[in-house]
Amino acid sequence: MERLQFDSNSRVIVMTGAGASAESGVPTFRDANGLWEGNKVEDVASPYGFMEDPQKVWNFYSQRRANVMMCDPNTGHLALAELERQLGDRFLLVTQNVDDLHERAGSKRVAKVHGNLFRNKCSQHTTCPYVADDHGLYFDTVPKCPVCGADARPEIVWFGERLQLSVTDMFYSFCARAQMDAQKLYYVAVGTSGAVYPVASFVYHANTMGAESHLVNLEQGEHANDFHSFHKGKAGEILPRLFFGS
Ligand code: BV8
Repeated sequence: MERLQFDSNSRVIVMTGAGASAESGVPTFRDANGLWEGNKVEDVASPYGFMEDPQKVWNFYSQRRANVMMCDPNTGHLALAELERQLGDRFLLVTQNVDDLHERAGSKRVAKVHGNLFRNKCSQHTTCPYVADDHGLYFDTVPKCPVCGADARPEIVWFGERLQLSVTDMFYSFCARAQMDAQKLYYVAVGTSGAVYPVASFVYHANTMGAESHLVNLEQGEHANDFHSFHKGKAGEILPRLFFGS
């Protein structure tokens, strides 16, 4: 396993998926016993599913909140927080994960492209501004928006919903900056099946911007062919070696 030797001319983007939290005890989506098993995606992770049965959706996300609150960051999360400390603003973490394990590990420069499990927003969010941190578990009631009284929902990007442009722009402008400053760009994806767009297409953009791209994943799916290098294994074991040689 070669170690990535970053220097003062390196700019590094790491993009994480559910596999980055797996060793902490957070189930992934598409592995055996994953979150989508037993749940139809459109029922629990779409605006239509929420309109249809908000309590079913809150049961799904309350179960995930309860699970994540019992989990701790793993060595992969800690390695990413350390890498950010070393690289500063030449580092960006883009995560599809809605858990708070990166933040609890100390990561600050985080673009949460699919939202945040521990925040609520109003279901009428196109007209109502309500958003708030919330660790509540709602197994027998649907929380209401304190501003307008409509149902509150998790502040999560569901299927068929647009990602927040201000968040995805953090990725695009970080890549553009590398080109402007003639720096060497690295794009390292960790623990993702590459099944969900538009984030699965970020590697193509990074490659066109001259990035050296790496995939760290337990299994070598189709997605691995989009990267220059593939590192098979667990994020918690590979990341410390890949970044620090330890
Ligand atoms: C949108 C909710 C448009 C959050 C999620 C083509 C182009 C563009 C869009 C589409 C398209 N085709 C279809 C679409 C629509 C859709 C989509 O991509 N569908 C897929 C299924 C085909 N995309 C959307 O709807 C997106 N929005 O496109 O909007 C638009 C434009 C204008 C106006 C309106 C709309 C919204 C996508 C966001 C969906 N939200 N979930 C939540 O509940 O958490 S997606 C869900 O999948 C999660 O967010 C998750 O992060 C994401 C990706 O999954 P992974 O993280 O990769 O997890 P997975 O289980 O799949 O894989 C884990 C991997 O880790 C495995 O490979 C495993 O081997 C590995 N692993 C396991 N353990 C370890 C490990 N690796 C390392 N170490 C370990 N220890």
